[in-house]
Amino acid sequence: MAAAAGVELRLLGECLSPYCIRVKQALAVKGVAGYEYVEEDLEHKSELLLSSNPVHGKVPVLIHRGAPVCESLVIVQYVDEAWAGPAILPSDPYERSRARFWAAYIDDKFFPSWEPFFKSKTAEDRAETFKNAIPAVETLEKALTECSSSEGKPFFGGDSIGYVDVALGGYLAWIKAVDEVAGTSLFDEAKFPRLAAWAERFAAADAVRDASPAVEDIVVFYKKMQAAETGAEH
Ligand SMILES: N[C@@H](CCC(=O)N[C@@H](CS)C(=O)NCC(=O)O)C(=O)O
Repeated sequence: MAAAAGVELRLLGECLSPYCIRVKQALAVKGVAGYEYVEEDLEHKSELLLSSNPVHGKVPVLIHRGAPVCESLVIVQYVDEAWAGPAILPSDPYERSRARFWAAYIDDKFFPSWEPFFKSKTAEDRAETFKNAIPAVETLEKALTECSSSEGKPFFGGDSIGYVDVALGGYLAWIKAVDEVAGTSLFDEAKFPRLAAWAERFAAADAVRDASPAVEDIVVFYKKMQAAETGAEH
């Protein structure tokens, strides 16, 4: 692996990682193109990944002029500050703090409540996980109302895709894939009309469409994960 120095901008990632997806989405929103994308094999991490993120050894890592930036939400903030282009975080300090609060909620509360789907072995496991994830989804439905204001703007970021949108948007293709395989509807239109509409809008938005993987690719991967968990042949 070549040394990072000398390459203006490089993203170390894994194509289906929700954290890498959100960074790609942020780069796309910001209009940052022409970076070098390096797909990591997480079973055999490169020296560049281990030396760039020695604390966690995880993707994504953004390497800008040889300097590594780690942790997806930190990277999104860095991208917003380092490049001109549409703002990802709000300019008002209080609104910015609310956006950071909700992004942290998505990673610290919402995702852990739904993540057990990946390791679920039975229909009962999945039903239990689904039930446990619903309170966090209810909270997100209310957060969308708060962030996008009572005027019902289309995104958490208001009229355009912002910080909370990419925080949740990185998980969206995964949510759709799990829904497809498990027969669930996490952002159910009847129960969570605003989140359901947000999910459709976000997935269709020109700015991020090419930065998100195909749901079908995740379906294939998720089915393999499930088969490995249950010991089934695949
Ligand atoms: N909090 C981190 C999470 C990143 C993360 O969990 N990355 C996974 C891929 S989805 C990874 O690199 N796993 C490798 C490992 O745990 O060794 C972030 O937001 O960047």
